[in-house]
Amino acid sequence: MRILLVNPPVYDFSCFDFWLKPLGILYIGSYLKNNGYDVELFDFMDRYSEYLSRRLKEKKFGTGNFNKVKIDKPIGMRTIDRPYYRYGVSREKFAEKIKIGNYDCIFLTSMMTYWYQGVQEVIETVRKESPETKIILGGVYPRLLYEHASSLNADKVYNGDIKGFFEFCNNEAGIKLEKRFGYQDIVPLYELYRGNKSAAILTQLGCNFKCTYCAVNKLYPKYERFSPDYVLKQLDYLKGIGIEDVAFYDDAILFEKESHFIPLMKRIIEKKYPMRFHFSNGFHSRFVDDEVARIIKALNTGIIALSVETISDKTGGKSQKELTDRAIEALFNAGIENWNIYAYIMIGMEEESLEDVILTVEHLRKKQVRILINEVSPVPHTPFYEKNRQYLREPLLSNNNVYSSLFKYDFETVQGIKSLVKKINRELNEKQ
Ligand code: B12
Ligand code: SF4
Repeated sequence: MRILLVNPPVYDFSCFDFWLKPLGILYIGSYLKNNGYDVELFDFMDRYSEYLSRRLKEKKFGTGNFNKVKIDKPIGMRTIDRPYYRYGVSREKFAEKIKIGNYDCIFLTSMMTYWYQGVQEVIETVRKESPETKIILGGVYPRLLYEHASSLNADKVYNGDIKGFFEFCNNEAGIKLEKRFGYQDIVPLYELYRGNKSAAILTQLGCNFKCTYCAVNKLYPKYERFSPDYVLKQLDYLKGIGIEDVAFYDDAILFEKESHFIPLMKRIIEKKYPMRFHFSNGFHSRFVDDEVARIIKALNTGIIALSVETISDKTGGKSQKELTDRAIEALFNAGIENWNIYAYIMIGMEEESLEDVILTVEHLRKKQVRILINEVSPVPHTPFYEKNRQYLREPLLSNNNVYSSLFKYDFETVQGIKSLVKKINRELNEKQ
């Protein structure tokens, strides 16, 4: 049986390669390969893809811009005065591959629910060029919007993760699997790429917090850690295939750090890996103390993202401002350069006022770290989504570039904040 794993193109206002890797489908590929199947990968979002007509420029730490083409904005978004793009390898290159490939089955992954246009495009292309090929759709999008995903004409839609994959394949999808695996039995199959130098990995699943705008508790109801041995097995494998940059995709890597992050990272440091490590998914500021900072410094770390969200006291409890200041100070004291620290701030949260946002931005400007704006995205299965359901009849409208501009503030206000942040980050660049 010939199987093609596919990571679809992205349709969005913006998309930057901050080590965006389709980790889910690489696990699925490994599962299938270890069951004796031949698997290939077509990743529309691979910046080193042989199907791109030009070489894309490399930015710091293996990040960079994707290939993009400007397209019409979907209805409902026309008032957002920004161009809309299709990112990734062209549809034509994929059509050629499918026509000659004679694949029995496509395993199609997906990420953001509001990126479903890319999924739709892949399904349409396969139906047209290779009508006999079976399409199985999985990933975050069907896990959060199963009914919508089921309307896109795939043959089978899967809304689980690795844990129910054995039953799904044998009982529903008609793919015979002999061996059952858990996350820690296999490594994501990065060897399917050619020329790729970066990877993303996990050291745990889920999160013990319950933020009202986040669906992680729905996706991973149980917080679970991987063993240090398994994490090192992944890193040994990545080193062996020449990976240079590794990003951690964990939701809560610092949770109970004394029994997870600290001992795990100490073992990674001992192994003296040649790779650079990036914490792009946002550390909880409250857990960043001197010990964590020293470990990050010893680890050959590139980017450290810090979830600041806001310095406002409205969240209750201990002041976010104090926690943020303590975290930044600890990182500085450990000798980490300020331009490698990215402080994530949120725009669009329920209780937040414009004043809170400006205060947070100005505070971080004084601290001399880079600021990254996280516009809130109403994610299905969250209380925040339920409250805003009336605006979200079309999944595209939950795009993070939309909510705060259309439903919380207005486009000009949000653009104003973005311009201010751009200016601050530029000032920091000039000092670098
Ligand atoms: C890493 C990550 C990112 C990365 C990028 C990831 C990528 N490749 O694109 C970064 C940090 C850049 C990012 C950014 C954002 N993210 Co994010 N991110 C995640 C995170 C933490 C992990 C995703 C992941 O790789 N998981 C691990 C893999 C193994 O799981 P998986 O992909 O689900 O795969 C499993 C199954 O789905 C299944 N499977 C997968 N594919 C297939 C295919 C088939 C055929 C089958 C059968 C099965 C199958 O098996 C796999 C193995 O178990 C998730 C939360 C989470 N824990 O899932 C949020 C999440 C996806 N992000 C989310 C959000 C909101 C955002 C932001 C909008 C945040 C913001 N406000 O700025 C931005 C937007 C980025 C943009 N527009 O460019 C939301 C989803 C939003 C939505 N509407 O869909 C999530 C769910 C978190 C949340 N807040 O609830 N994110
Ligand atoms: S936003 Fe972060 S801390 Fe909050 S529930 Fe989601 S993963 Fe956990």
